[in-house]
Amino acid sequence: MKRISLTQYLVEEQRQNNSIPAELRLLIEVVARACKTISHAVGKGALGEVLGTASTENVQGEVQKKLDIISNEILLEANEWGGHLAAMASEEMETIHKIPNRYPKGEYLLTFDPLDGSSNIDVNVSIGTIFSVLKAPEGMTEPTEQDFLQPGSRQVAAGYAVYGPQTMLVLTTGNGVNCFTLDREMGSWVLTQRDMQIPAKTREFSINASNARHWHAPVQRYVNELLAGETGPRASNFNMRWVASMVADVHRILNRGGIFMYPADTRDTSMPGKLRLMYEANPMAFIVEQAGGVATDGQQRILDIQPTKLHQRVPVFLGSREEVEVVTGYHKG
Ligand code: P6P
Repeated sequence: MKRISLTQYLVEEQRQNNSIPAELRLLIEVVARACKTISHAVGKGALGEVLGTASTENVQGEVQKKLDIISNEILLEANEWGGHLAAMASEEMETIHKIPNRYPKGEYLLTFDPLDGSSNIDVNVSIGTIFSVLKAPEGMTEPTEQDFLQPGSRQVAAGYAVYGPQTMLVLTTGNGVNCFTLDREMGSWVLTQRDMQIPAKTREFSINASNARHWHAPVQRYVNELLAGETGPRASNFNMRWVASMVADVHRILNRGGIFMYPADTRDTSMPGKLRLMYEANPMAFIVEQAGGVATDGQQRILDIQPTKLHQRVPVFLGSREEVEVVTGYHKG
């Protein structure tokens, strides 16, 4: 297959679908370039003095890894000067980050988890960067947190970079999902998978089973049926995978199907699950739906959720249509 670069893909997409205005194309290329820089920093590991924890906690109350902070800085600096953004929001920052007055402002809002799966950094397991692009509300002058609180259905682009055996960038602008592999010799993103499709059926599920005693009844019922295998009501054996990096688990599901679950549990009704809506669940739900999959919070489509807080958490069930529909059906009773 003739290999084309990310730039050529974006230009051709713009020509064919007129779905990628020049400013959005610039935004995507800037974020993609920042992910290359993050990949380089992550790849150095101990040789780059970047492993281990910083002496700080983020707004989530999680101890920050040095690479969390480095990755966040890389994305902020890369996106400040281009004139395509009005503001940014990150898992690593309590409030929104406005574009400094010395730079022009654009019409897009960018949210990101700069380095998802941090607990895997120090043990050399795949991690990633997740990003989501919204348009700033019409007539917005000074951006506020409220301007970010748009349902995921309003995203104009979303993607992730996965820093694994290969570094890959998965992207959607609403016309399907495409995957680019980083050519480290040339330093360019090369299109390697067009129009990714999640198989509707799967025999593979993804959940942190150590939380089983805390799950609500619908999840207990669903997972127990999978564990019962061919002797149970599903009459089939299932396999389980849990990387504890959402990016790695979702990338596997995009390639071979599966259902990913991070449910709410009975420990804390104020914290409905662990994953954040604005820069984890929404971008991944946009990608999964564009690849023919389904993404719900157990009750409703994730992309229909009206956000109320920048760092709000939601339960997540996403992946192969058939399985997500089964577990969502159990929630609806
Ligand atoms: P647990 C990583 O910290 C993350 O936010 C997701 O990438 C991942 O799916 C989940 O949390 C892992 O959570 O409770 O299994 O460590």
